Amino acid sequence: MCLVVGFTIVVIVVLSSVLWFRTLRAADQIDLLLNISFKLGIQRFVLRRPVLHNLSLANGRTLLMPRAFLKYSIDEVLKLDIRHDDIIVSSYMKAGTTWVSEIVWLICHNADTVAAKQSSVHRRFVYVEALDHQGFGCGLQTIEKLPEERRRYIKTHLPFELLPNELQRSGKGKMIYVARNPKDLCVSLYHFYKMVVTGLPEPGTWSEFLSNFCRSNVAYGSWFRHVEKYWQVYQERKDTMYFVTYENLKKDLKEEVKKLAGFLEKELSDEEIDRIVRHCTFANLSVNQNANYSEADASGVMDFKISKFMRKGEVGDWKNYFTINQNDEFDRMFQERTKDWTLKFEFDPSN
Ligand code: PPS
Repeated sequence: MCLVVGFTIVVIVVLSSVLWFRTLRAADQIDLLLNISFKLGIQRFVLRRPVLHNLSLANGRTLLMPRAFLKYSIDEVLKLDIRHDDIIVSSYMKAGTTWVSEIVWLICHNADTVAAKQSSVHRRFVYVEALDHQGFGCGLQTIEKLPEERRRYIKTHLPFELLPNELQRSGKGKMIYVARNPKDLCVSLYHFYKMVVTGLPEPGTWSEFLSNFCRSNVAYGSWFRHVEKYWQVYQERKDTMYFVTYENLKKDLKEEVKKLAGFLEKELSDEEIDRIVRHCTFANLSVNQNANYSEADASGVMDFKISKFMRKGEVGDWKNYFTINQNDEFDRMFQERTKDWTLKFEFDPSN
């Protein structure tokens, strides 16, 4: 008798869980499964090196990404409401997103470096196109749940055409775009591909990776289209959008912090600006656990034995990777693709 009752209860619980699970959105179903796999410590078997797919997205666009990455979240991202006080840091991968996110967060929190050291920047700045439990800090579910009164700090690598529809249309909130010269960015991305063992494909050799980058055969697609479109939008939205380059941050961090504070309409004392600058130098930020995805390393999503997240932090490191031929070819392609651009990049810190 007891056995029958017990069995019936188990069947009812399983059936209602399945029914409840089926009422969830695809994004939340996958997020829940990821969460369970992390809790059970089996994420390494669930998350494997993916391949890239040309994903057809809801607004008729396509984007090259690991299938699992955007398939479940992009429809929700496109629908996301934007608030007037939202702050969005956008960039192609490896342009200095984390650096700028930390600076922006500190500017908006009166240079409270003590608070900044107490929680991961990847939790304070939410990676909107990722799911919460994908292993990169907080994602879509966190953004959606933030109460009205909490200001939202959003990070994204999405091309402009895949930002939330409202953001594309209205320019609500404040957006900061970070750009970095593509040679250093490509080197940084190559190391990132090697160490993100569950989120990106095998990069192959340096030469294969460079060739893929030049053919836009990498996650998030073409670097050229990404930067060009944001630069174009910036020309029309200078009141709500700011454009910063990695190279300028390296050249004069204090000046750039001041300009960012001006854009964000925050009046900070000289002492506060200096505190932000000290906190955000490469020497200090690269040893700050809360700016370096330490949770992703601990959970096996990244492998810091292969490469650190904040690896070298230099302008001109590309010279250690590009052969003379690769460089000549890259320069030819770069000249051709950017001949009409008013945006210029610095490739060499000694210039
Ligand atoms: S990600 O994963 O796409 O969000 O990466 P992202 O944060 O955009 O870029 C990581 C690179 O930025 C460098 N970085 C810095 N350089 C100089 N100074 C400071 N403070 C700093 N903070 C981050 C980081 O080291 C990565 O570049 P590489 O060339 O790989 O070192």
